[in-house]
Amino acid sequence: MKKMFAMALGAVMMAGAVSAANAGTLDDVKKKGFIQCGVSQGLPGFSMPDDKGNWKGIDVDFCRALAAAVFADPNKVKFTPLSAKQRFNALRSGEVDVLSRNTTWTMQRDTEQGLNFAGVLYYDGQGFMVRKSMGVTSALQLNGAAVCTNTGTTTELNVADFFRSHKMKYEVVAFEKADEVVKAYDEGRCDVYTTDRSGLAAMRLKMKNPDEHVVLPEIISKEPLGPVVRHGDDQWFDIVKWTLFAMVNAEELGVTSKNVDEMKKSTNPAIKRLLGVEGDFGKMIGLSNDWAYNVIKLVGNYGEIYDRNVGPKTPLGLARGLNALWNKGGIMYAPPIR
Ligand SMILES: N[C@@H](CCC(=O)N[C@@H](CS)C(=O)NCC(=O)O)C(=O)O
Repeated sequence: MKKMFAMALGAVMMAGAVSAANAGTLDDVKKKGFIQCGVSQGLPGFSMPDDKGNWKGIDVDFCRALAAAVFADPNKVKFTPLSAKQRFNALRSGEVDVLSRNTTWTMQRDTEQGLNFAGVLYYDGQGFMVRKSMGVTSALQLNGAAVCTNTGTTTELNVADFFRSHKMKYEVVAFEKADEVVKAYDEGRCDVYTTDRSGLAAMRLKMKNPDEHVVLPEIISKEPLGPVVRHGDDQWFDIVKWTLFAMVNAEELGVTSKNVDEMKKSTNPAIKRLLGVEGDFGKMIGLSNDWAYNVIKLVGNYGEIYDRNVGPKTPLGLARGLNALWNKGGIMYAPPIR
């Protein structure tokens, strides 16, 4: 009898009630004393360990921001490097508390896959890289090409759409690990390397002769990349969402890691709410009212983590473009804290 009940419960939990099994992520995280964050295996500017083993990148900084929000300590986070193929199972199974790994928000992932996207950390689109010596100037000249790509990604789906809709033939050369893909392309096993354009800029740094390659002008998809949680834990979803929104709002309000203490004295009500000087906004998500102050002080606002990791002054050299704030020519926009 007992066994049958346990089996039935197991079946219910498997059938979609990730909810019951995984609510209470904040409590779990507090109990263990750190956040387990799923990241890429080695994508410069996004998530990669430096030569001392410290994880660096905009996706990593977002994990640190969450740790600052929860613990007032950006170091209370551990990183799990995950391939594209592994990432969603790792999140659903509870191996990681959050995924911050150049992951595209799509309908199927947001629904059927049992996940919730907390917002967009980097607006991207898919592009193509070829050797300059190929003499190609447009993706429309790639009929018959061998294309190197990653398995378990939107990339391989988009490339299929693109070639089919232009009635062009292609051959896929796919690997699970990004480093394997780049190696294959670098060794000339394929004519084209395709991934998110930020990924092209990042992985180019790993190539033997980065200058010998060129990114073609076509952007063939929308790749809104952002942090992901599993279905069934609204409080944790809110924390991840509002940590991101706080960072974007801080940039909009001119609050930075450098001036945040000064800004606590601001008479601007939006800044007072952001920094916990007025209102109970931290309490609303189960945190202390200075949660966003800690995020900004200890990690920075959105513009700071962008510039530090992927911006024009970094080896990736990515202009803000779509990722500029909505009132500065981009589409980065966060709902208000009120
Ligand atoms: N944004 C796409 C692609 C993500 C992806 O995994 N891209 C590869 C190529 S840039 C990657 O992240 N590799 C880095 C790694 O696995 O360390 C998706 O969500 O499916």
